[in-house]
Amino acid sequence: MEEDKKQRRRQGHPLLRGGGARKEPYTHGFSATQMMALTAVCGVLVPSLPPDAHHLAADKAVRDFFLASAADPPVPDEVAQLMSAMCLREALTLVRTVLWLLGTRLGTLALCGARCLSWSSPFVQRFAEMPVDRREDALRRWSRETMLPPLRLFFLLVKVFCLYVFYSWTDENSENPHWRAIGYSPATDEAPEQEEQANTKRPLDDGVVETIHHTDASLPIRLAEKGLAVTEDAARNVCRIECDVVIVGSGCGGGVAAAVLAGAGHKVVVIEKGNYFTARDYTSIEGPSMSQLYEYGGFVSTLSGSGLLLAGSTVGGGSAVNWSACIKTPDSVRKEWAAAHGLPLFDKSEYTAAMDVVFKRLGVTSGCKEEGLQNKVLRKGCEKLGYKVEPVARNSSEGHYCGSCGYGCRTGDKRGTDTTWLVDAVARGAVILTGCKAEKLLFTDAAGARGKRCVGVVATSSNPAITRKLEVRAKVTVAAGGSLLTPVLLRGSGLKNPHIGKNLHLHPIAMAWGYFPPDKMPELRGKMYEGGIITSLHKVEAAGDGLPHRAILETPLMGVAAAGTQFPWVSGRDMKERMLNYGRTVHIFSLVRDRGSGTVHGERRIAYHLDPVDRENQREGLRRALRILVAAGATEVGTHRSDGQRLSCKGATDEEVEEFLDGVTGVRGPQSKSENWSLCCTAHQMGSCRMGATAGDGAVDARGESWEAERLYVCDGSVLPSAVGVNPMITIQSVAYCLATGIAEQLKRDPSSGRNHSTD
Ligand SMILES: Cc1cc2nc3c(=O)[nH]c(=O)nc-3n(C[C@H](O)[C@H](O)[C@H](O)COP(=O)(O)OP(=O)(O)OC[C@H]3O[C@@H](n4cnc5c(N)ncnc54)[C@H](O)[C@@H]3O)c2cc1C
Ligand SMILES: *[C@@H]1O[C@H](CO)[C@@H](O)[C@H](O)[C@H]1NC(C)=O
Ligand SMILES: *[C@@H]1O[C@H](CO)[C@@H](O)[C@H](O)[C@H]1NC(C)=O
Ligand SMILES: CC(=O)N[C@H]1CO[C@H](CO)[C@@H](O)[C@@H]1O
Repeated sequence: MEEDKKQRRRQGHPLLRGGGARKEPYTHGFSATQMMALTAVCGVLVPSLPPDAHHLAADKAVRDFFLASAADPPVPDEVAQLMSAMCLREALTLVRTVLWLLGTRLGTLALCGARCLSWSSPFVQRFAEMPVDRREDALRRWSRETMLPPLRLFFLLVKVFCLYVFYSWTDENSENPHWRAIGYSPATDEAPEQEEQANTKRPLDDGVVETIHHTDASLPIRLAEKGLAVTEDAARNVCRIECDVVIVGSGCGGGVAAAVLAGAGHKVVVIEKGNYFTARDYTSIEGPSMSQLYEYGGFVSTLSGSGLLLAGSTVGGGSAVNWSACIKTPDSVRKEWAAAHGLPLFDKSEYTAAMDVVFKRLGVTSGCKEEGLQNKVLRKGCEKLGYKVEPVARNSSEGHYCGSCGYGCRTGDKRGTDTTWLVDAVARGAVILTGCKAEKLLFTDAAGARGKRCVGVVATSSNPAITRKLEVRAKVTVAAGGSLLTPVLLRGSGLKNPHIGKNLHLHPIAMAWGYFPPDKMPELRGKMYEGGIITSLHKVEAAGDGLPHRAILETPLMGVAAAGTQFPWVSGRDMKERMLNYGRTVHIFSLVRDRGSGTVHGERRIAYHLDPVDRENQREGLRRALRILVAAGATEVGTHRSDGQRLSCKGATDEEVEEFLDGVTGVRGPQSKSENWSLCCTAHQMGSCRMGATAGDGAVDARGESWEAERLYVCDGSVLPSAVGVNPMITIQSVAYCLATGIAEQLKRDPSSGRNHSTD
């Protein structure tokens, strides 16, 4: 049985399997002194502990878990390696500088004060020489540090990466040594048809060209086979491809645009920088799945370090990893966008019809046979308190009980654009170039009002065997790289409209948790990470009638490593205890429709500050989430605030609960002046190239066309005028559907030259 399980786990795409021991030498460039200090920090974050009396009785796995330390190899080197790959330059400099200081006596004295003094010569210890309890004390101080914000940021960075590696690292059998103790077993034997699937064609095989498998010589041949006109310019080292429409990005927006435009008879090329994976490739293993399927492996943060931004980066984009909540654009939001933003589209029946088409194509179902633990808790708590709970429609089947969709759905049941819209596009001759990143848009001068015309895009493959630049020439270019990257492409190509990159909305969230001991409540069976991710939601109503809700409450997918990075760290022992409870710790998050916004300054250069009104709404949602957890029977509840804010509910009086709730705050980032802080995680990015009725109001017009260059369209979440307030995928796809339909009509009216501006 055990053998059998391992066999299965080894399946899936090699890139999505666990690593095992590293074969190549580390290239992180940390010095021996820095590594010594880093190891000493890791050994405090996850220390080796003698098991407590009540854990002594527990099984061996738990005892081993308590004894294990993050100072043990290969964790520190893996941490350094991951940091050097993922951290922003200035963050890495900070980490290396602090580690360097901790490697010296003077530096340790400056950063740890009296804690590093000892009675024996040489009286001042280096960080690595200090006893564990004093090191722990120093770390706790840094985490609360308000005078020297960089120290807090250092603490945050090392904590996040150390815990991530400790809980996500896997051996050659794709097993992590601590998962047994925690009781975490990612679904591995759920895809029975894997063997059969291995020999069958993948849904996009007819149209996908995976540049990772090609060379300069083979790529043009393959492209020509797909019906594209390809010419090579050896002198400029360019491979030139001709088509009708080129689309950058294969996510929610790009996928829909590809289907609509290919369906209208145009030759479409989609450029996607991620790779192509299908159900049979997915492994549910958190570490490699994050690194392959997410933008920067899930480590995109805001410049201040206060927000962690999740975005998909694979064929299907966010839709391949999304949590399957399908929610239509609320009527109030549609009215607001039509009236206040002067965008009549949102009020039209055409938009309503588009949402229906999207629902139909995704096969959205609202029924759910059995909810997972987290949604059961949300429902139970709401019912007890007399709050309304709404079922959330999903595009998967009613019996779909799989909590790992966020790492790619292994059952193939969930429908992202990679199994829906892109399949339609490929059936109509579209070509999808993967592992290929669009770098710059190509323009020529034009006679129309905009003075400029977009004629295609230059892209490069991530495969070093392909040295040629790919010049994709098209009648129409569609940017659909998502809200974090579309503005970077536009700005990097010389466009100047001031709205490009502005108005970035994030739906910032705050987390509440409640612990439910196993075997206590038979109606609340299961583990937190099992079952449909979002099947119920609760809207936190405003005090007055007719006012929009203040926040919505939903439940997240949180892998064991993500939990390690998100849980507050107040001591090594406390963290281990929290992790042991992971499987029965239910999370509910409060999400706000943010009226505040941020700015995309460049790739991974994102600024965002939570608006005070948004923070107040977030706090209201957080308090409501905690009430729901208490009502559902949690024995302990808390938030993710850095001080480890928590309340034991056993025997707590109503007054005690109220007092606790009074102390709950909205999210303040690690750079705030407050001693207590939290991280803000978001998976919804919108608005960074918003539509506007005039060039003074937005980066693109009401049909998605750039104000500066004709035949350049934006078709993704970045065109939304503001935040939607609910999960945005359906809105993004519906908008993309309408915009792409408009582009197809333009092309039909004037096939040779796109639109005729004199008749505008
Ligand atoms: C973990 C997670 C869970 C989510 N759950 C839900 C949910 O349950 N319900 C819901 O409604 N929404 C959900 N969302 C949000 C939703 O998935 C996104 O809002 C949506 O995918 C955004 O669509 P988009 O078209 O703007 O961009 P994306 O879908 O992000 O697509 C952009 C694509 O473009 C590619 N790209 C970018 N730049 C370039 C370039 N220069 N060259 C080539 N390719 C490029 C990227 O790799 C990416 O694949 C979730 C998001 C995440 C990350
Ligand atoms: C997100 O996933 C759901 C089901 O898991 C799917 O129905 C939906 O189509 C996906 N979203 C998009 C935009 O593809
Ligand atoms: C910060 O946390 C500490 C410890 O829980 C608490 O006593 C204090 O009141 C908190 N401060 C603020 C501003 O919330
Ligand atoms: C209503 C609907 O079309 N539901 C579909 C959801 O998806 C499953 C499979 O993924 C289909 O079997 C259902 O018909």
